[in-house]
Amino acid sequence: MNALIKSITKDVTLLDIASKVEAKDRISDEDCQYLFDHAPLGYLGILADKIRKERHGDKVYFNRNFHLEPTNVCLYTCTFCSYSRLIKKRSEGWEYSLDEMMDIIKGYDEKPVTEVHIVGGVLPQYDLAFYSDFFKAIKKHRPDLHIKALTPVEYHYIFKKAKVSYQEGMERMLESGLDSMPGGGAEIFHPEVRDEIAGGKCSGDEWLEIHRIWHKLGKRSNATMLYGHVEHFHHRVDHLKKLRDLQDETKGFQTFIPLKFRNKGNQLSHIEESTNVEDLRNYAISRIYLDNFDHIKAYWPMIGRATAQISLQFGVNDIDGTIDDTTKIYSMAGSEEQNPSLSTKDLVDLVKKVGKIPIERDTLYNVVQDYSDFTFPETEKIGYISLPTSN
Ligand code: V47
Ligand code: SF4
Repeated sequence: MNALIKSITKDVTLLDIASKVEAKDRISDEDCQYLFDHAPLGYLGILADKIRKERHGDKVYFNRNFHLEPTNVCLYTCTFCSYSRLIKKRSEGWEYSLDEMMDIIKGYDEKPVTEVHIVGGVLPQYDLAFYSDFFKAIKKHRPDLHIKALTPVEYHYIFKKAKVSYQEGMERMLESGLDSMPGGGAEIFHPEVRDEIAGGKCSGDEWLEIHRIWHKLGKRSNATMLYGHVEHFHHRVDHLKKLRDLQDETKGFQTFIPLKFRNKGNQLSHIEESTNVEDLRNYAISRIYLDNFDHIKAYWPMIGRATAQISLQFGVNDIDGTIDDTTKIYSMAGSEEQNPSLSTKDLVDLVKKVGKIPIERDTLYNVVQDYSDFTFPETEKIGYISLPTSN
């Protein structure tokens, strides 16, 4: 590796960081900052790809999931959000009742999905009792469906409203059937940025505290970082450091998901989106710095299929799920994926075309199916297939 790296750079600090990675030593926060400031894409790709390969070989994970967004009306006014509608414009949005949401869940009865990802706006009627009843109803109807739901943004709000501590609240959610927490609502933890783009919702420390409590209950969650808007590189380093520190303490995070800011239809539309090169640099640096995270995910509805494929050479080993056109967060923010839905065959082909091995996983990374030698039946034209049997 060193010869290749030396052919790319003569920068002694970059060579020193590369030696640390080669020796599997942890890089420092200053190293991380230096990478953001100075490292060329080719250099980062070599290091991040080496780490990915050592950990996962050529396996790339995905799952079969769908999203359920209870409402897009929201009390908060995050400036990057294209999706939410203010309460005074609630007639432009949707607000599902418990029965309507159960009908959506039941719509998947014949489909071999393993996970429902539930996230949306924050409104008073979606309170602790509501979500508790909803999770219980899902589990009663379909006990095997993994509930990955809500973020500290919602939990902070509903626990405060119910006057319960974070600890008590998360215990109530666990009893109600919550299986894991998605990584949303993290944005950028640093108050200089958070107060500007996501003022009023839970702070970075509160986000971390709710994940800490959840991990200490023995459960798992994901983490995200919304980048490419008003933040500077040092805010990204601060964000990654806080995640790495918490992971050292709890080991409860499964996956880190960098989320590229998309600029259509929100209050930050004047900000130019990050380049694809910057997106790939960001994946690679995340892979190199977060040495205690098993997985780095490229969320294809946001980044697009082509960049998701390229990201598999820059530290990424997971591309999320089939989605089934059930999230509006990114299409409303201008992603090239206007109707995010991929059949299992589409996802498998996408991974195979770049020489990798598609592995269907469940939410907790148990292997559901290795698709290396799998041949899809002719009937698989669109949508989902019935659970495959190996041939
Ligand atoms: O917290 C909102 C982001 C997140 C925009 O855990 C935007 O497996 C870009 O967290 N441009 C929600 N991003 C989605 C999320 C997620 C997605 C996929 C998988 C997982 C997981 C989690 O979407 C929000 C916010 O950071 N977001 N608006 C926008 N204009
Ligand atoms: Fe509401 Fe979430 Fe949008 Fe912020 S990002 S306005 S909390 S829906």
